[in-house]
Amino acid sequence: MKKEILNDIDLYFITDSNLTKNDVIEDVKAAIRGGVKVVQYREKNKSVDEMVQKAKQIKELCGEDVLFIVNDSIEVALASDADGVHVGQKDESYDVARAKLGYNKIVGVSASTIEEALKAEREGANYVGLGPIFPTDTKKDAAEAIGLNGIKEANKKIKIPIVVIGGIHDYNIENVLKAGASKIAMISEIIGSEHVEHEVRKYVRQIRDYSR
Ligand code: TZP
Ligand code: MG
Repeated sequence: MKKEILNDIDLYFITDSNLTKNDVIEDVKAAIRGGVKVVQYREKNKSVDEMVQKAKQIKELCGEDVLFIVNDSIEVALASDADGVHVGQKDESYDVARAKLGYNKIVGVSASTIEEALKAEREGANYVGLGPIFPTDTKKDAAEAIGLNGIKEANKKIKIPIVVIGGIHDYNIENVLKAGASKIAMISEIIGSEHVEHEVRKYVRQIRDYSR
C-alpha cells in the first residue's frame, strides 16, 4: 500500500511559493529527481481553486512512488486525490480530517510539545510533525523551539513516525541526526537554494547514510 512509504521517508520535502527562486512545480520536479519519497504542498495565500490546480499537477508528478500530502486543506487534499493531509493545531481537528479522508489516507498532525504528539498518536495520526526544533523565520506563528532534547524525548515516548521540523540547516543537521531523528523536513535551507535538486540529493543521502 502506498501509505507504507511513510516508514521509508528520510527528507520530507515541503514547497514554499514565497521562498522559492523558481516555481513550485519546478521545485517538486527537482525534489523528485533528487530522490525524495514525500512531497508536501504548503501554500498560505492562494485561493482553493488555484491550490487544487497546482495540487493536481503535483499529484501527477508524484505518481506511485512518492507520497503527496497537502498542508492545512482537507478540501484541496480531497479534490486532488492526495495521499493525505497535514493538519496543525490551529487547523481542522484530526477527527474531522480522518472522517473526511477515511482510513486509506494519511493524516499527519503538527505537534510542538510531547503532550501534543502523544495526543495525536492516541487519536490515530499516521505521523507527527514535531517542531520547531530550533527557532525559525519560515513560520511566523511557530511555537517555542523544543531543541534536541525534544527529539530525544519524543523518540522514547512516540511510536508513530516522527518528522522533525523547524530551523534545521546544513550547520545543525548532524546534531539533529545524532539526537535520533531519521525523518527531517527543511524548508528554507532547500527552497532558499538555487539548486533544489542538488540540495535534496545531498540531504536524502546524508539522512539515509546516517540512519543505516
Ligand atoms: N512548522 C514548524 S516550524 C516550520 C513549520 C512549517 C517551518 C520550518 O521551516 P524552516 O525554514 O525549515 O525552518
Ligand atoms: Mg497548518
